[in-house]
Amino acid sequence: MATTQRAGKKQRQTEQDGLTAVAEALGFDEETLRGLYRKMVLIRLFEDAAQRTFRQGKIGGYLHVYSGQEAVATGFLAAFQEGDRAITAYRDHAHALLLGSDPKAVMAELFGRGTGLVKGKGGSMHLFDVANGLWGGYGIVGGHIPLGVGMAYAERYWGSDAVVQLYLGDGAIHNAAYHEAANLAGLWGRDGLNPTLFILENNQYGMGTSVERATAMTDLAAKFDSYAIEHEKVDGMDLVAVLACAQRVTERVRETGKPYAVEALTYRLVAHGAGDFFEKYRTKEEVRTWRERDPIGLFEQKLLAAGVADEQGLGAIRDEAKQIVDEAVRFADESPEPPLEELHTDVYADAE
Ligand SMILES: Cc1ncc(C[n+]2csc(CCOP(=O)(O)OP(=O)(O)O)c2C)c(N)n1
Ligand SMILES: [Mg+2]
Repeated sequence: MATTQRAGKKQRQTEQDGLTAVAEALGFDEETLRGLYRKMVLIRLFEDAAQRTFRQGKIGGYLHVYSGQEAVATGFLAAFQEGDRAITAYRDHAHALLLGSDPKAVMAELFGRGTGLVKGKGGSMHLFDVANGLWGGYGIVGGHIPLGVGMAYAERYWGSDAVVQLYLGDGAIHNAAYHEAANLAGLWGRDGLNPTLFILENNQYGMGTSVERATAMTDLAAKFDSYAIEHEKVDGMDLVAVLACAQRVTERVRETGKPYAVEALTYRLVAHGAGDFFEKYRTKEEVRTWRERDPIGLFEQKLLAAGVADEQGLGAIRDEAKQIVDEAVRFADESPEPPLEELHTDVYADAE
């Protein structure tokens, strides 16, 4: 057997072992694993459709898609339990879809329609689905971090064992709001009163600014040391690695009531947002190299190597996801604008 063939076989065996061992440890059967693939594909196709319809002028305001980062939220939200909360910035479509928001309502929200997830009043950056545990969707970089830490405190204060998954970008960690909130998280966590799971999505850029150009201390996870918050790093392109990490650290946070941080190294395979036309801040070679580690492709290889799915089965899953997305676009397109009577509703909390 040629050396490369042998190496390829060995690599496949390792991948199979990794997937099988993690699935067994987490109690995931084959259907669950295929379901995770389905979720990542749905996100990718949803984001493709969002970008396409944005360019067609059907989506107003702004749009940031999650393509390339799917393994992070898919892996962490697999450890989410009823009563837990998730809060994130503006790259939030995936989080909503994973938590169970109806793709039709999410797409209609991007289109600004009255049938949208928040009645067309939030748009892409401000998705909310409290019933499913999504507490936003925020456009101000870092602005949601104190809110997430506060929610975690409230949960323990009220006596629940919920965990707050707080997603933040590599750009947000330089924001003052992060430092104030992380300080309190560490402090309250000493008394078991801050079950915040910080999930730092290091996609290596904040708009067009690379991590190296944003901070002299590029080990972002280590920035949690200042606040006595323990941390680790995970390969954010590898769903299996994220799943294993997420399960372990979520349980730890739930048990201890202490915050914990994971830096997931990832990459957005598309532009920062819909207005980022030329991506001049990074080279085509860099993007090409990361495309080779596309989280969906990597997971696909693992499923095939482990015999959990075959090409035909994966194709069927992709077709099914495409139908869901097509239907969501049709629904959004055909939905009415928010009615005029809604103009003044939901501006202030109801006085109850
Ligand atoms: C307080 C604040 N400053 C600046 C901006 C403009 N802005 C929008 S996105 C962004 C980059 C944030 O990068 P990161 O946190 O890494 O998130 P990513 O876009 O990579 O997901 C900036 C600076 C903003 N929205 N809010
Ligand atoms: Mg970033």
